[in-house]
Amino acid sequence: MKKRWQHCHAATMAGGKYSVIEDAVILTDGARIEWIGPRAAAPESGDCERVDLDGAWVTPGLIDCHTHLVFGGDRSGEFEERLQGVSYAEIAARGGGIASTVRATREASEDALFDTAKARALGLMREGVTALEVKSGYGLDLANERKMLAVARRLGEALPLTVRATCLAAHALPPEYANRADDYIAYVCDEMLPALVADGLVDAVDAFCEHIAFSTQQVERVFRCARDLGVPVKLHAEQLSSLHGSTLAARYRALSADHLEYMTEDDAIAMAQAGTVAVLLPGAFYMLRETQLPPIDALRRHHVPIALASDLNPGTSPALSLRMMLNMGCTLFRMTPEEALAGVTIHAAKALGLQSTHGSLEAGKAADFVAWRIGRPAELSYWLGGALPNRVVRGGVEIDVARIA
Ligand code: DI6
Ligand code: FE
Repeated sequence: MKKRWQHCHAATMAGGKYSVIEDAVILTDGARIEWIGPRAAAPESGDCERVDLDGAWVTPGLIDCHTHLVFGGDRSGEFEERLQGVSYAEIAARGGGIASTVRATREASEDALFDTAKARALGLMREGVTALEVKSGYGLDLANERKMLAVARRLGEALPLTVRATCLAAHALPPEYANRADDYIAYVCDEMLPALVADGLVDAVDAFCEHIAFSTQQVERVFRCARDLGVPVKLHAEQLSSLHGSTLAARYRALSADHLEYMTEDDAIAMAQAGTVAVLLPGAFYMLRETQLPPIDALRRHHVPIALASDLNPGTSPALSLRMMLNMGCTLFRMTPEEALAGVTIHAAKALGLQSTHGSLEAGKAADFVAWRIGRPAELSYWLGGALPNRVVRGGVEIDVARIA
């Protein structure tokens, strides 16, 4: 079924850049874009459905390339304690923090996890998100990591949404492996990853490289295992300290290295050479009251593609809005609105290995786009969250998120 979407302007992000077509026409054939350009140059489209977009600005569907949106429980009680001055480390020491979410996630049924994750995904979709990543990492044993990843797969089947599943088994040390981190990493590499990859549940492998999590040596072991299994890697790196995990990630041609507040210029050079995307997560920066800014200028200077994501998780970034992250990327990290938009479209697609099919409005790519009732694209970064009126098109079909229950 061919459609001609007209009476709109487009911010295409073609070629990784912010480029604008005024008075644009988009021709779609089924789930793909067949042609996009200025109306004056549009080919005769003959017998097709015509859709009037009423002067809207069209952007690629937004992509949230780093979320932990499948989890049990919440940590609002710990949030209150932290506001009273109890430190994150104290909470973790008495079994709170990530460990408390691991307990709640292990206790939850797959259906219960699916229901809460679906509600969060729908919230993002209402804002124009058409693709997102879901990480495991609150199961930390084979059965529970499988349960989380199965929920991610089910979200992609049940919703008009592209979902990439990332195995983050090396997120934290489960209690049954206390003081035995190397043994846990051996379990991850020898049993969990091979089984989960064989089940078809893993699109990428991630790890948390930090003093409070896993060392670069342990992460490298996980990366080698992923390479042997033919799965690309990503890394939580340089969030709280500088271990040069991002350089290690670049050596393994990682899709992305994420957080990066404490990265160095040499890390940026390594990432640029490897084509590894820098995923910045202003929600976690804000919630932790971090003051060390990620080195935006070094990333720009070395042409490292910069993505922005919600990091939606119950501890450090209970961020239910990707659009809010556009504002935070600009206000907290001094990104431009154009950079922020690239960060949730074309660069986010690259961070998920989807750049040849998603992330920009170009002939041959998926017909995933959002028509926004705004005067200028910068408004996407300007309004602090909130529901901007929009029409969301996925795979060439307009979807009504409010009616997906
Ligand atoms: N970095 C983070 O910010 C989250 N995980 C990670 O590796 C925190 C997850 C949590 O606190 O539940
Ligand atoms: Fe994260």
